[in-house]
Amino acid sequence: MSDAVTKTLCPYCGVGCGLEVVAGAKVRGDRAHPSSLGMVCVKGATVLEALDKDRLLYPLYRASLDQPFARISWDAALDLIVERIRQVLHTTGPDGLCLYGSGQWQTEDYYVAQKLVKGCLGTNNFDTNSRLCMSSAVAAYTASFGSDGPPCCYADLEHTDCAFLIGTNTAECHPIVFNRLRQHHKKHSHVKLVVVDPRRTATAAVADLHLAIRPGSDIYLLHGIAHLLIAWDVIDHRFIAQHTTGFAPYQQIVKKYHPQLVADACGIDPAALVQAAQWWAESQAVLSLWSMGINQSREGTAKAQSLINLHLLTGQIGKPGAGPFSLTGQPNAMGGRETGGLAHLLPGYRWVTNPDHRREVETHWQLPPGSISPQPGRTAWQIIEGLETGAVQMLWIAATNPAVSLPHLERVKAALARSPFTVYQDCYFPTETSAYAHLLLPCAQWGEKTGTMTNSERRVTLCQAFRAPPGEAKADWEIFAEVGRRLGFAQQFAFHTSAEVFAEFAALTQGRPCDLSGMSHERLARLGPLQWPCPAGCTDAAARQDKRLYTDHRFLTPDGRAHFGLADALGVAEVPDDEYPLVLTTGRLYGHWHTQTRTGRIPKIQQMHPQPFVEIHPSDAERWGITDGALITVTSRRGTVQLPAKVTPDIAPGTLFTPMHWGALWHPSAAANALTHPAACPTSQQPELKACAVRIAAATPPPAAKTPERPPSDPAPATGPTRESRQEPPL
Ligand SMILES: Nc1nc2c(c(=O)[nH]1)N[C@H]1C(S)=C(S)[C@@H](COP(=O)(O)OP(=O)(O)OC[C@H]3O[C@@H](n4cnc5c(=O)[nH]c(N)nc54)[C@H](O)[C@@H]3O)O[C@H]1N2
Ligand SMILES: Nc1nc2c(c(=O)[nH]1)N[C@H]1C(S)=C(S)[C@@H](COP(=O)(O)OP(=O)(O)OC[C@H]3O[C@@H](n4cnc5c(=O)[nH]c(N)nc54)[C@H](O)[C@@H]3O)O[C@H]1N2
Ligand code: SF4
Ligand SMILES: [Mo]
Repeated sequence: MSDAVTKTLCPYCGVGCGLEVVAGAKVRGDRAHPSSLGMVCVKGATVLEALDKDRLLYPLYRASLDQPFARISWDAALDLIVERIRQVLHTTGPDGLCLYGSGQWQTEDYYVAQKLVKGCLGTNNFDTNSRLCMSSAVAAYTASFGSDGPPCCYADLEHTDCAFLIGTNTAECHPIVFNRLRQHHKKHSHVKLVVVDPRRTATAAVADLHLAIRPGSDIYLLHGIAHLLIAWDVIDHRFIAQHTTGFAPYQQIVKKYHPQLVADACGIDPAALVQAAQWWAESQAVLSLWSMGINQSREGTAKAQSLINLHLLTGQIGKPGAGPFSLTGQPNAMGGRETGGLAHLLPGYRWVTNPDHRREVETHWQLPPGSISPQPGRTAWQIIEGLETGAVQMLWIAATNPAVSLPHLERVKAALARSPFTVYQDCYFPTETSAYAHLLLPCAQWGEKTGTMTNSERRVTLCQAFRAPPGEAKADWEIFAEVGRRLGFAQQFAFHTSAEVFAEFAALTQGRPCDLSGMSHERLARLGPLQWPCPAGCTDAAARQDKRLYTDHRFLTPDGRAHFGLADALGVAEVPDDEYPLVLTTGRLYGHWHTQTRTGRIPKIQQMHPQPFVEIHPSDAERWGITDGALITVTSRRGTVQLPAKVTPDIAPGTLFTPMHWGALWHPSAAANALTHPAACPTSQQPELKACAVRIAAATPPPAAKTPERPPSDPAPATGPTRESRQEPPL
């Protein structure tokens, strides 16, 4: 272990705070990092504590899920993969193969995986958990501006005079972005903070205006604001005429959204709607922030476009303090987009359906024309459907825990159990998904491999390794490259270091919207984190500047104009009825990260959030005879959970909220996704994880409470979870 200070990035959320690791043993905020200026939240501050707990150290294999795992060598593991790939190519063809990856990979991992699957194996069946997270934002930016890419930068947080936060609990989920905004808000009394969320979250609690709308009613609200701005004639006629298309039909649509209709649909006071519209109209620079309350919806793309519409209507884009800013969830969700980490994308913001794009990538990869399939591959949910029909013959999962995070878990688990061959690459053991794997591959995680990640403001940070991977763990990109070489693609995977991988990727972005061809590991180490666009040949001074997109108001559509989105409001897919009268929404808590693979193993965070719960409004609690702390059963058409009730006026009447963090390893009956459904946005295919219809009842008291046990912490497991432990979590 070196005594030196290693500069890196926090591996949790998309804020992308710079960290300094001292002597491999202490972590502190990096004051020189332009995104976070030395700040960190509790997750960043405690990240080192999970690195040595319950790690998967060696490849483990079993021929079928009812057998115990046995340790095998890397050589044998890679042979098994190569053999199986050849067999599937021979019998089913390339589309029998699927890779399901993650926004928690480094860019280098993503890029090598892309090259292997979409280039060498010839299938686009490569999706990631970003499908559950960012795909609506990608689709909305692309439809409105002609390209993906959040146009804003964090400096805008200090330049805005109206921050419009919708479907984002920024205080808990993007804490350092929120700190920056909140400091600016506190310092300047004219700055307004508007929060749109069915819950009175920590974010809403400090807002000047909180619109506690019904889940799924966002488009009513956004069109309602547009209606008023047009009626008051406070729109930017010049911007609309010179830089947009679609205004006339948009105006027709929003005409219907009278304040009373909107207030009724959203369950808010019409005066609050008028206030929000007034602040939007009066402000010099309006910055909107959004995340999962918008994206995770069956009309996610339309919701995000309806928000972007308000910026087009008022010319609030391409200037300091203004613009529609999608906050990315995972630390490298952005890098995933840059490298083409969804089933319809290719590296450099390219599309598999575009023949020129395929050709450019094939040439770069030195592959023959026609190597990349023109068909978009299976999305996350379509992979599950493919397992159900038998179309998917080999599933390779890495850096995600789908046995907790996908909707309709009972169906997901049944499908995973049918998979003829599942390879699972993770750092920890067990996770809920390891119960469904035939082959487990131990991975190096943050701090154990050097690579890059891009945060929400398009800033790329070099994350340097400061410790060796434990046991026989390897970086994901090394595993993909070795499989590629063994399949006969020696030339394509002749990488020795991740810096070489990055260099090849960066060159492929030249001239693209996400041009980072002016970056290299060496330059990032020398200059520190850099935003794109950063074209080859740019000077150090230019590379270091804060950058916004669309400052010239020229968009990336063929006509150079931004397009108004033209969707009417639909509401949620599963409308409450007599049988299932309430809407359940799901989300996150400040301390925990997703399925707890890291944060569940950190005592301070466990103490902060000791158990799951379901929030219920006092009026609903009274109606169903539920007292605070009582155990209740929550049932949807797909499953049931039992949780302690948290009776609180912070949730809108008719709505319930439960966190997503407790899968089967951490609680016997709390998985939010036991209840959710897979109905998705038709454009982005992002599932509506934020709303399903449920009913509730007081549960019979539980048996005498047992002390919850943590998952087994044997650092070198000889056997994995058995079939029994798959059905009955070790609690
Ligand atoms: N602490 C913590 N931080 C994280 C993560 C974590 O696991 N823990 N994960 C990261 C990731 S990957 C992501 S994607 C982000 C997510 O960040 P956020 O999107 O901020 O988090 P969520 O809690 O999923 O959802 C945000 C809010 O949406 C509200 N909401 C639900 N339905 C609707 C609706 O119909 N309309 C509106 N307007 N709001 C609605 C919920 O009440 C919730 O407060 O967080 C990132 N940061
Ligand atoms: N109900 C409901 N469901 C949701 C959501 C919701 O709001 N509500 N949110 C959705 C969203 S936005 C997201 S992003 C997903 C997140 O869901 P998941 O991706 O399933 O959650 P994580 O717990 O972050 O799983 C990441 C895994 O990757 C491993 N890992 C970390 N780094 C590496 C690495 O470098 N290599 C490898 N091989 N493994 C690594 C970790 O050990 C961990 O097991 O959940 C989605 N599901
Ligand atoms: S705000 Fe996000 S990136 Fe920053 S320390 Fe917290 S979890 Fe890490
Ligand atoms: Mo996410």
